[in-house]
Amino acid sequence: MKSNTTALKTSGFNTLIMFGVGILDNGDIMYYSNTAGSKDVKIAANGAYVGGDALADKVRSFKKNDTGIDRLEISMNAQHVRDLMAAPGPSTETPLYRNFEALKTAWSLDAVNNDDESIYHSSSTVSFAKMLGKIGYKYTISPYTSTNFWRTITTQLNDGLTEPNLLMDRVYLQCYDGGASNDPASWQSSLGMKVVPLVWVTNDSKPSYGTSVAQARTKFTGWSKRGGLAGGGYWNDYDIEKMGLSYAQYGDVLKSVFP
Ligand SMILES: *[C@@H]1O[C@H](CO)[C@@H](O)[C@H](O)[C@H]1NC(C)=O
Ligand SMILES: *[C@@H]1O[C@H](CO)[C@@H](O)[C@H](O)[C@H]1NC(C)=O
Ligand SMILES: CC(=O)N[C@H]1CO[C@H](CO)[C@@H](O)[C@@H]1O
Repeated sequence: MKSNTTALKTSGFNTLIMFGVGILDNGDIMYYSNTAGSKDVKIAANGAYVGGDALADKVRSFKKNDTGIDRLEISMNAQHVRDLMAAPGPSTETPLYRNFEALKTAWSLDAVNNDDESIYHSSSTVSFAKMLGKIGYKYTISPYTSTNFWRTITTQLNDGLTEPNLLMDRVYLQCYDGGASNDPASWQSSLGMKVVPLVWVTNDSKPSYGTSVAQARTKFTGWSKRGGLAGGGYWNDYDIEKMGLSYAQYGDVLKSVFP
């Protein structure tokens, strides 16, 4: 929430994924700070949005005025999903259901992204995703490993559905850090759908995984030629600002490779 919202809205990106949301054991929803100078905020409790008007206005502003972003997602891990799906379950009366419903309205959200990197429990993941689908969310994943788990999720969530009605309608494939050796074409054949590879922008935390604007163009172009892609994207905007990089230049790469 310290990012330059104007730059995010006007640099050619059509989707913004907000990291990192999490749920508590009682179904309350948190928006965790990942940046010095900002704080963790509780954003939904007892079936109501509680994150405050200022934050809601800021988040909703991303999709206003036709500046380009037409899809807003929140990204979360899988903490407490398994327990909450076991009890009280995914019904419409539960605090968890009502909290996600209130948050969707308050923030004008389109999708929930599952960035599970440790729990990988299939049946609760499927129940939770279907619950979110009932509320009106699309569901997306951002795997870096465990292809078999993600294949199961993809198959079960999209069984019998076709575009544009897929529940799990996007795969953001991490192609950096633990996923640095991922090959989009091979994931596409495993999952049976096109993926959106993500690369990590130039970064002083793990510089060897950093991708300059020119390198991003080369990577996206090469992957596109081999198997076609559903698009491309970047982790993460914080580093663009910290490293003094250009949102517009990174955005231009996507606009030219995926016109
Ligand atoms: C935010 O981004 C806009 C558009 O790129 C730029 O004009 C503005 O100077 C930036 N603001 C800050 C505080 O860096
Ligand atoms: C977006 O539109 C609203 C309502 O018309 C206006 O108040 C606001 O200034 C606009 N914002 C930008 C960034 O153009
Ligand atoms: C400067 C810096 O460390 N930026 C981020 C790079 O990405 C990692 C994890 O992916 C973050 O933890 C850092 O904050």
